[in-house]
Amino acid sequence: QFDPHFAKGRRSIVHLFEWTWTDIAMECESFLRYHGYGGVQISPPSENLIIENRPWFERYQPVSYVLKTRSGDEDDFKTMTKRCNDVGVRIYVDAVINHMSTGNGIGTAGNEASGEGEYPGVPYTSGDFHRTCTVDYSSTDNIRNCQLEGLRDLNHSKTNVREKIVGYLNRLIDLGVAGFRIDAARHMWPDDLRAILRKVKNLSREHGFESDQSPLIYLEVNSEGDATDYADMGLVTEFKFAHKISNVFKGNDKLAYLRTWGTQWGFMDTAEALVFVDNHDLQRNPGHLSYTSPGRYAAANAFMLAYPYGTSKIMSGYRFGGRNQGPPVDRHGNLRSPHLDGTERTCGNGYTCEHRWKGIYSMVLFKNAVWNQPLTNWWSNGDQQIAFCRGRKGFVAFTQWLDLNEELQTCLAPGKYCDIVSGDLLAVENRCTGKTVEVKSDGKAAINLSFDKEEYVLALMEHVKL
Ligand code: LM2
Ligand code: CA
Repeated sequence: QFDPHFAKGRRSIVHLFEWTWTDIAMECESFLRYHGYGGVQISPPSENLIIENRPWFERYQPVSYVLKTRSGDEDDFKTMTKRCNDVGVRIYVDAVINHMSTGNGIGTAGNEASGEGEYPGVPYTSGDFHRTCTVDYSSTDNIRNCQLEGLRDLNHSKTNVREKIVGYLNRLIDLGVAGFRIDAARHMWPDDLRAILRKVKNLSREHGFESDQSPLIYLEVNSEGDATDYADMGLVTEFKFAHKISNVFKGNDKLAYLRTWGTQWGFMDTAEALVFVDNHDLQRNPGHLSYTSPGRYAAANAFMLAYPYGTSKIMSGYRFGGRNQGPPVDRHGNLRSPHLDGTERTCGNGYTCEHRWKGIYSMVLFKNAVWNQPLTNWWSNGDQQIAFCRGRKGFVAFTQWLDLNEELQTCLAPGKYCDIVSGDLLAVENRCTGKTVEVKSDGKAAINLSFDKEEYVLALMEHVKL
C-alpha cells in the first residue's frame, strides 16, 4: 500500500495528464528512464461520458470500466505497462470509483448512461447509488453520501458495487500496473474503501513484480479533509504542502522559514505524504503557482525534490486558456502527440512537459542521488536566500528577489563541480555547459545566482565533477 515499487534508485512520479498510452510508452523508453523518473500517473483509463467540447474533466465521469478512452484501448494499455515496466518505469492508475457520470449520454466505448443510474456497461442499476443530495461540506456524512459536483454517487456498502470496483482494479493489476490514485477518496466511507482495497490482489508476477507485493495506494484527500481517516490505507495527498510551497515560491513568504518545512508546518508525517507543487486541479486556480511562471515553478519543484519530505509527484500538462479547455486534439478529435518527431529531444503540440524542464528533471536525479542522506549545513541570510547539504552527496542553494553572491560552506569534497540546474557535464570533453563551482579544500565555495536572469536555484552533486 505504501510502497511505490520503484525500480532501484528511483523516487518520483510524473503525472502525464491527458497523454495517450502509446505516447506514454514512448516517453518511458526515450526520456523517463534516462532522467530518473520512477513512475507515471496516467489519466483515468475507464470509459467516460462524452461531453460537448470535450473538456478534460469528462474523464472524471465514468460510464463503465471498459478500458477505452481518448488515451487508448485495452491493447494500447497493456502495451504501455509492458514497455514502461521493461525500462523500470511504473504505471499508476487514476481510479475514479466514488461516482459515475452525471446526466444521460454515451461513453467513449459506446456504452450508455441512462435514466436514474442505469449503467449497463458495468452494469450498475439505480439501487447501487446513494439517494440524490448536494454535498454540504459541514457534514462528513454528507460529503460521503451526496453527489460531488452532481455526479451519481456509488453506494459502496453494496456487494455489487464492491465487486465491480474490485474487478476493475484487479483487471488493471493483471495488466501490469503498480498502483492507484484513489480519486475523491474523501468522498468515500473509509470502511467501505478499506473493504474494497482488502480484496485487491497482489501485483502481477507475470509483469516482473515480486510475490506478495500489494499495489501502491495514494488517496486524494484535500486539505480540509480528514487525512487520518484514510492514512492506514496508503499515502495521502498533502495539499497543505502544495498550498504553502506555492505561496513561498510566489515570493509571498521567506525562504528562510523553510528551515522547519515538514510536520512543523502542519503536514502529515513524511512517510505518509504524497507531495506536489500543483496538480491538474490546482494549476487551474489562477492564484496557484504553475507552468505559467516557469522560473518560480521550477524552483518550487526543485525545493520539493531537494528537501527530505514525502514521495514527490511532478505535474506535466498542456497549455490552456479557460479552466475547462480540453487537451490538444487534431481535427478528428484525437489526442495529439507531445512527441513532435518521435525523438526524445522535442516535446510540443501544446503540451507543457514540465517533467522535461532541465531545472526539474535534474532535481529528480538529485533526489535519487541524495536519498536517505540527512539535511545538514542549513544556511540562510534570514530572508530570501537559503542553502543546505544532503550528507556529502549534494548541495543546493536558492534565492528570490535578489542576487546571491556568497561564500558558502558545502559538504562536498574539494574540486570543480558542474551546476546541474544551469548546465550539463560533457564527460568526453570534460566541460560544463553551465556554471562551474569550485569547492575549496575547506569545503567552501563561491555561489552566485543572478535574480535578473531568473536564476533561482543552483545544485551540485557528488559525482558531477570536472
Ligand atoms: C477529483 N479529485 O478528488 C479530481 O481531481 C477532480 O478533477 C474531479 O473534478 C473530481 N475529483 C471528481 O472526480 C473534475 C472537475 C469538475 C468536474 C468533474 C466531473 O474539477 O469541475 O465537474 O471533474 O467531470 C463538472 C463541472 C461541474 C458539473 C459536473 C457534473 O465542472 O460544474 O457539476 O461536471 O456535470 C454540475
Ligand atoms: Ca461518495
